[in-house]
Amino acid sequence: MQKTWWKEAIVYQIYPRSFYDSNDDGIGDLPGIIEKLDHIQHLGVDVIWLGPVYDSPNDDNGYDIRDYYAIMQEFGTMADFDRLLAEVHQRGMKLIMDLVVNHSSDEHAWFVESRSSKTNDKRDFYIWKDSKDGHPPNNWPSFFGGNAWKYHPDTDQWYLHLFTEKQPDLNWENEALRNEVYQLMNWWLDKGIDGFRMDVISVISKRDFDDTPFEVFEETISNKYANGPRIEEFLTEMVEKTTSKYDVMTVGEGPGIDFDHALKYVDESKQRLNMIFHFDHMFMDHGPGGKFDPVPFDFIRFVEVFEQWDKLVEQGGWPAIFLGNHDFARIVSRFGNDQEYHEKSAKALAVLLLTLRGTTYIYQGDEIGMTNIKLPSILDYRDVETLNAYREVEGNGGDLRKFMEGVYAQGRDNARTPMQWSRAEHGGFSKTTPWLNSNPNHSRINVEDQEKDEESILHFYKKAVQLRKSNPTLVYGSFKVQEVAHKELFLYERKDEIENFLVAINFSSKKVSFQSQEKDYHLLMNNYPDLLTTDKVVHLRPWEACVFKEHQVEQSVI
Ligand code: ISL
Ligand code: CA
Repeated sequence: MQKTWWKEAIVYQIYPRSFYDSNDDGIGDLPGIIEKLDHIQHLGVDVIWLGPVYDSPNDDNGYDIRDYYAIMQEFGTMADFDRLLAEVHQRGMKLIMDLVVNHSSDEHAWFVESRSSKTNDKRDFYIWKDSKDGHPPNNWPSFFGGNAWKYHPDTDQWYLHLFTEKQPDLNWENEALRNEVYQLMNWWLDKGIDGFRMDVISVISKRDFDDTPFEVFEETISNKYANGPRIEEFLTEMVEKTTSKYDVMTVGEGPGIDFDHALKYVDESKQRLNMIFHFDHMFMDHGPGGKFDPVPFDFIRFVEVFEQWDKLVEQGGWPAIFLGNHDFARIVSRFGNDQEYHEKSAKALAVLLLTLRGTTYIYQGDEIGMTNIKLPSILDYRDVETLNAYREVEGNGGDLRKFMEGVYAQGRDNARTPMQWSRAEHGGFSKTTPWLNSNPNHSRINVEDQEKDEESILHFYKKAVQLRKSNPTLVYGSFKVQEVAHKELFLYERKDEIENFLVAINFSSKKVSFQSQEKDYHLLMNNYPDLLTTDKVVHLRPWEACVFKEHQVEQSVI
């Protein structure tokens, strides 16, 4: 296994709309990010992943790009971007951009041309098909509700949109389109950015457009949308013509990728992507009715997912470790306990994130334990996925109350409420009412208070970051779950020739004990003021998480 900077990196994800509003129009912006760079730098992270800031009509908050060479007006100017990049570099950090090239906005000049006539030379930049007996070309569902085809009366054909109607899919079969993509990537790389996070890169190569036999949407994603026949070829070509010429990092986003497909993307010897985000742990609680119909969290399965994906390393790949992002619930609300054990469980999740093998991704706000939100009415929600799904349930006469419970648990706006900087109104994010309400718990959970409190979640994150950075074994060392399927305890070893760490995380609000037959170990870090042991038994209190450094140990769970 080769050692490189991006394997050692700790990445901090910014959702620009919700980070910091510098001009009080209620929307986060680039100058706002610059103002808050100290916060990120003090956390100790190495790389910033900046969510999309390109010009966009914002049907899906910037994931619908109108112009890949321009900055969204609400966020600032290209000069602001250049200043941001310079300031990030000056602080010794790097910056990667979101690259959204499975689709563009329907307002992109390419699409405007493409739809103008069947013979336009950009027609094939998108995917157009004839009606099938007066119906859409096939029955593929969109990620965001309804059929994935939209009829265009003027040219009497349908275009494919796996996401919203305003996000037509680009046709990667078209070489001229591919070259346009490589050109824009190189344009940004030449500016000096340090890499890309590639949105839904797993679905760019389309399969035959036959009907899908799958009822469960996740099965459609993995069997029909993702891992298409030309995916390896496209990635190889893309990397060859763009990122391979720079010292940058790449991480793909891969809905529909299971472990068996992963190497197509991240086999180091093939020089495609450095890492890929899989969703095995993020989709595992989706119920028969999808994400808004969740089933209980299965801890044993959760552990198995991390165990399985760690095997990528032996096979020549490298994992991307994350527990949440702008598309999912807040991690402390989803995997922890955001009530009684808010602080303890947020810290326990920090231990998990920062002691697994792989590159760590921290999503903004998780470093202070931001939580889910229950907004008063559906009118307060902004996410297109949530709103479309609501209309669908309403249209079908479904149970809206039950649906809203699903939204409270799983909706994407949970993770998109403004960053909580202080106790001030709107959490100090803006002086105006923000585009999405601030979580009222900013009076308790905010950066300013946590900065002053040595025992805070924020300080704990800083310590966990430093622990990882000062112990390469936590980056590269082998990962071994102890041989017990325990319902509440995540117990694993990180080890190399030099050092041996034991991590114990109590994933519950109960007490859990385990036996440690060690001769010599010491506690490096935990989220309680002391350690409870009797004889060789360690007693973990609710959500207690400990990192031990040891020599010659053996443990067994009791
Ligand atoms: O959030 C999801 C739906 O529940 C995910 O399936 C998500 O749509 C998928 O992971 C793709 O996400 C990415 O592309 C989308 C965009 O809306 C997301 O914000 C982005 O992360 C379309 O560009
Ligand atoms: Ca603003």
